[in-house]
Amino acid sequence: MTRKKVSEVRVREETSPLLRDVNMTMPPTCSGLLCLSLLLGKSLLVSSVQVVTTGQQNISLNGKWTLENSNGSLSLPAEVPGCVHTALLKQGYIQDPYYRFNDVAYGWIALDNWTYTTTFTVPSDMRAKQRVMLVFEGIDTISTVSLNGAAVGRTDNMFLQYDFSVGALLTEGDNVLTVSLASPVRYAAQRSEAHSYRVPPDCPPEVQRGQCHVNYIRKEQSSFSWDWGPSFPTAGLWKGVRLEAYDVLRVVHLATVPVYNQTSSGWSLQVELQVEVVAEVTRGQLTLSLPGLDTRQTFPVQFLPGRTRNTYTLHVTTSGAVELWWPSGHGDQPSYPLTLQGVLGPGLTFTADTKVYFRTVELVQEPVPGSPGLSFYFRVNGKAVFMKGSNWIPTHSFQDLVSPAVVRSLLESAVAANMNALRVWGGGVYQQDLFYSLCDELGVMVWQDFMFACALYPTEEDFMDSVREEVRQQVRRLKSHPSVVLWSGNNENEAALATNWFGIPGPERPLYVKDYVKLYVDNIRALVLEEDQSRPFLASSPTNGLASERQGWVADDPYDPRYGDSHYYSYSRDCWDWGAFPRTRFASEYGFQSWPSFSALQKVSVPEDWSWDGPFSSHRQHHAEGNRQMLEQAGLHYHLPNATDPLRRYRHTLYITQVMQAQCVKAQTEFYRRSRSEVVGGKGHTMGALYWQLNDIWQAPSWSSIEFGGKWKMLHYFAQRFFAPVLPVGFEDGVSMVMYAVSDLSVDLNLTAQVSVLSWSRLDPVCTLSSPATLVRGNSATPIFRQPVDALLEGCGNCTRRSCLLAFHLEDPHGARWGPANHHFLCSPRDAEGIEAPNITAEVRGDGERGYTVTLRSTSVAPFVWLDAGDVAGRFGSNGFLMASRSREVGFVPWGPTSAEELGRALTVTSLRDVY
Ligand code: BMA
Repeated sequence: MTRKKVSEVRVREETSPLLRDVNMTMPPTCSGLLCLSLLLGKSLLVSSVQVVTTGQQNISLNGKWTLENSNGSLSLPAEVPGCVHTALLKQGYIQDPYYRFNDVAYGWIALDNWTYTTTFTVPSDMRAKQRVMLVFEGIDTISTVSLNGAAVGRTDNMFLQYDFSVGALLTEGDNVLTVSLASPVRYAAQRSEAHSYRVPPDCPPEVQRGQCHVNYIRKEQSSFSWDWGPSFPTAGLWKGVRLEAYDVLRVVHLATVPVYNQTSSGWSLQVELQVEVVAEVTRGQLTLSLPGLDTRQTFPVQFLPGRTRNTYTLHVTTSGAVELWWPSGHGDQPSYPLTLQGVLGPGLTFTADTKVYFRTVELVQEPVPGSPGLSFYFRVNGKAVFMKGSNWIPTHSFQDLVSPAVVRSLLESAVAANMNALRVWGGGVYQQDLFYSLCDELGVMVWQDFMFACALYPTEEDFMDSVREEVRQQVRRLKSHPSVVLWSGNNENEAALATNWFGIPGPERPLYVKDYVKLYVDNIRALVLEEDQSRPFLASSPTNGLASERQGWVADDPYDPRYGDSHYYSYSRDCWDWGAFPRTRFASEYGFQSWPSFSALQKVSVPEDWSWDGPFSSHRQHHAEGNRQMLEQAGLHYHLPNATDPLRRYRHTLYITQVMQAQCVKAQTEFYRRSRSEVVGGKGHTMGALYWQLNDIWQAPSWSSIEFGGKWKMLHYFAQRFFAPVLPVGFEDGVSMVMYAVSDLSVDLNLTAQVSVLSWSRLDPVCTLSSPATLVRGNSATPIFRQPVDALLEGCGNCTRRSCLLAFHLEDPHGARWGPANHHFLCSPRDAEGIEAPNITAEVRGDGERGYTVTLRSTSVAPFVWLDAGDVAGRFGSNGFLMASRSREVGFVPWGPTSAEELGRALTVTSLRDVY
């Protein structure tokens, strides 16, 4: 038997001097932004007599449960929150599911049904409450819940919180709670079979080694496999479980949304309070106060029995003093404490403390001078903001293993790479509260997809009911966060219909378009507009936005660069050729794959796996032809690794894929950033670059810039530079070498391009030149340098395209540098003449306190110098750089305890010349 801990709350005595404080039950119910504490009624001791019982008591049912499979052959302890896979792992029934080929070996787990059981007792005073609710914060996914043998309810959506009223079922002594979970894979198959017409895609491509029909189940879509992830269709109680008992009411949810009135230049705050009421509250009072803004207001409240939502508008008295929340790089993220105090009857009060942030956001789609289309950009607090960032996928197949530290490390890494935005992609999960709170604090704008991706979806009534509840709950949970700047209906489903990914015969198309509009427009959009008008809604990504709407929500070509956002991938075209990239209004996805580090792979493989052509390499690659494509793209510009030692060659191949990826995404991102101020042939005015993808779900090749475990790939170090607020961009336009100064700053700058012509064969510049000073307006991309390449090289003397390259940076008239240094290859490094083995040596100094310094010494110019600290977690100050000096110091900040010796032992340094 498991006895659950009853947590405590202090209850205030208010009316009689005979009453004194007693301990009562009530855990802190802090979730993200909101920290609610209810002080409702009390159990009072008058002399020795127990009187009155109003007030809320909670019991957590988290902790050890038991878990059993359908035929009873497996019975084990299981942690809640958790899932079947992690329970089996913890109890030693299975090995690390990420190890080698285990994803396939453990396919049986998702084909079985599993039952979670717990036994608990409930104090009599709690049972005596008017209402006892059994609250599941999240059940994954298809389940039947029973208490003491009686059915309590069913669940079919992992994105929902479920509340069941169970007061009548609780008994004295042991209560037995069971949650019986059906195989998600079998359930999906049954639903598809029962459906009157096909809803494609049926199954993922063979190469993903996944499961079919995930679109029929409201669960993380990538859990049945994806092109970067394994198939682990989880089942479990993935979030907390508790009992809540009360007599009068409980607060179900609280949200705050700031509203700016343009006409009066005044701020108000909409405070939304949802309560579940047992006994009517007729003459209550609610006081809202924002002490930081000298604002306080009291409202009369009346709550009728049942679930009601009540909105109170608090007018900010000192609107002029409001300090705004800004995206990172554009200002600070100040917050204001807000207190709610409810007096709901004699002895019945509640208080809540939360934080509010003030900002406005618009998605601007309006005519662009000189262009046939519409703009597409975000305006925050009236200012156009270029979105720089990436796409977020689930950080683990088993959500219960996602620690706060992992979320924090990834978000901090995003901001450290000068990102100001992330798209929470629609094939994963709505993130935990902590994610959004950290985005608020860090100034990360969140493009929030609803969880639908790369598929068509059924729209029968029970499915729609579940989706509607999902949208309501998620919008209510997240709308207080200033970081969330956009709701978006789905990932690529408009495109899937428009360009007929699934080969739907012409006559059947209207049926699918009707389903599409029903789901994303008539339901999701309608609900979002009802729940939250403070931020924009987009039906899909990519989309033509308003132009898609005009075409009945499915555009002929949702990839039209003159409208909306776009996704663009080409692995075969030369990624150095910027002419290949769409000059889009907003690039919300683009990218290239690479392999993670050897140290990451080592943890899930054995020596026989360490070959490019072996079964392990193809097993982990879930994108058809991915490994071939990477090497073909790399081969366009670099010599491919040719070491005779197989391990050396394997490691060099991992390296070369990262070089290729970093350089390709750099080329594309720099193209987007320099296109922000221009319209060329009706296209341009690009205002967003979110590459695919930020993070990884396991140790495998993918488009990520941060590998599983948190280590930055070369791309992430590149991103830190190519997303810098001020950036010099160099490219060739016909015969000319051109440089732009890109600035996301609000101030105007006067800048020159300082250009050094370097020779591959020596460490000192062949010559240097500088452009005349140019006015670079804030928030613009301004051409600053143009010269025919031939003339430039001739003027420099002994240089050809093959023997030389360009390094450049920006300076103001006082000689101060703005932004990072950049460089431009005048030929592919594979054709370059004079690249020599640089014989780089590294020396590590320092202590844990202030981090470490690595001193590199080189005998020649070395491109793509890569420092890898192996298993020593942390990050370098810079990495993957062009080394054009005899020595260079690079900082290293460890993420855990280490020493100079340990770092020195683990450190490897690779540069391009080392691999062939
Ligand atoms: C995009 C994404 C994902 C996918 C990625 C790489 O379209 O939306 O579905 O992982 O491409 O193929």
